[in-house]
Amino acid sequence: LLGAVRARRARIRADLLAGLPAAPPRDRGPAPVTWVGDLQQGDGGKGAMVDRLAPHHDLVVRVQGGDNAGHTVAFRDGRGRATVLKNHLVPSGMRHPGVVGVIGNGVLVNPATLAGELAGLDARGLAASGRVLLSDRAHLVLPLHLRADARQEDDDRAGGEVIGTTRRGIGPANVCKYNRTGVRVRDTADLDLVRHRLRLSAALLGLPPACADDDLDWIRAHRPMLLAMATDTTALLGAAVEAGRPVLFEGAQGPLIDIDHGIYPYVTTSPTVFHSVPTGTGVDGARVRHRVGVLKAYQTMVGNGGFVTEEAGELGALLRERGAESGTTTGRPRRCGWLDLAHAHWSAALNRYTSVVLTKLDVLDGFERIGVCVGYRRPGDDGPLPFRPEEDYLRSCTPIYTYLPGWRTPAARAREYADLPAELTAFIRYVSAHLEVPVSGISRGPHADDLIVVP
Ligand code: 2SA
Ligand code: MG
Repeated sequence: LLGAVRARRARIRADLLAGLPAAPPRDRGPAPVTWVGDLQQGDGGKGAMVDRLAPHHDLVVRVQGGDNAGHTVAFRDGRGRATVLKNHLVPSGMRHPGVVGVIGNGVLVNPATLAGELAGLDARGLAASGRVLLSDRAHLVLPLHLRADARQEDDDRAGGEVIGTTRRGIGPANVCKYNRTGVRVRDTADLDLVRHRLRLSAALLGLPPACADDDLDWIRAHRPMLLAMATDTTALLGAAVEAGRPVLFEGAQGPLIDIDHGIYPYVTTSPTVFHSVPTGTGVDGARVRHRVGVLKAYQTMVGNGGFVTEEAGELGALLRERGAESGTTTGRPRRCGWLDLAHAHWSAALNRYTSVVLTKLDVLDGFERIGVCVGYRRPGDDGPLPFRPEEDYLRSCTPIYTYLPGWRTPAARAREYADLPAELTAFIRYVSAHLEVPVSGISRGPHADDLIVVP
């Protein structure tokens, strides 16, 4: 089996890297190169969106983040059975047989998670492991990073700024990456080099030297898989885009928790805005014509940080229950509230989304009226004030709401746009006008085929 997997990967690489045949001519201009991002914190439904678009692309590429991300794909298998896939590292869309998955250089890779995820997909008969390539320059997340993450979260931090991380070691792995003591996929070929880096990393993180020895054994166990998958994905993706192949980039998390643009310090340690595509894959951002932003029809947040429309009471609990809002990776309950368009407007401008997909509209079925926050006010200033990604500012703001009429016919029943209740299409138009971005699709259920194209 391993031999077959290896042979398949080699074929894919040879095809993509060496004699790339020109893509078949297209009626409508150049092949689509698309990024699917998020307008909120994440958890808007990128997994379903990527799964829906994947069959139209040759390559689906994870760009940044690590196994802190949780992307859910729900579908019916060949026999009509409901199936749910939860991906943390492997790109969404691998259930489609023709798709090749790529994990880019910007992704932080825990090899144990990757091995488990690939085995899970293979066990479902999806034969994914032979179709996933891994950047040889991606940094590894190691047990010592998990330890450091947990310790920092548990310690009473001076100033009380507990982040509420996913405890997946992502922050400490980035600390080592930027300290230039990280271990990349390709570095595992040289165990002396790895030993040296691990010692420096353990010292940097204030961990006992024994951790470095344990992690060396751990890497030794995982390196056959890593080295078998290792690919110069920058060259591969550059060649694919040049040759006119359709490529889909899958973002993780959302702009709210971008290391540079999010609500510092309540952020993750990766870029999550559009520029994560060029840094995390090496592909020129100007090549990415389509930037699809996923926007959940209400607001959620997992972890700490300012959340102006948060509803701590009954309404929040109702949204959480109806939307099944708990962390895909950690199971933590998500904080919930009405849609914050002030925040979404900031995200849309920052990422220059070319279209927006409004998701989970079925969760709002049956509400008599639906709140949307159109700006903020604070003591002495009636606003409407804009979103600004600063914790102290957001804590001082209260939301200004507009209430739109709810709809009686459940969105879940609609098959196409024309079936949607008038109140719901009015809601879509309101959001689009406020964001100054066209809404190109909506979802009214958890399945990839619950997406409806907006004409
Ligand atoms: P970390 O672990 O260092 O990246 O945490 C730092 C902050 O980033 C937030 N974060 C996330 N926010 C939303 N979704 C994420 N993925 C999982 C999901 C989260 C989960 O899909 O639900 O299962 O809890 C994600 N990953 C990181 C995190 O909450 C911190 O605020
Ligand atoms: Mg998620």
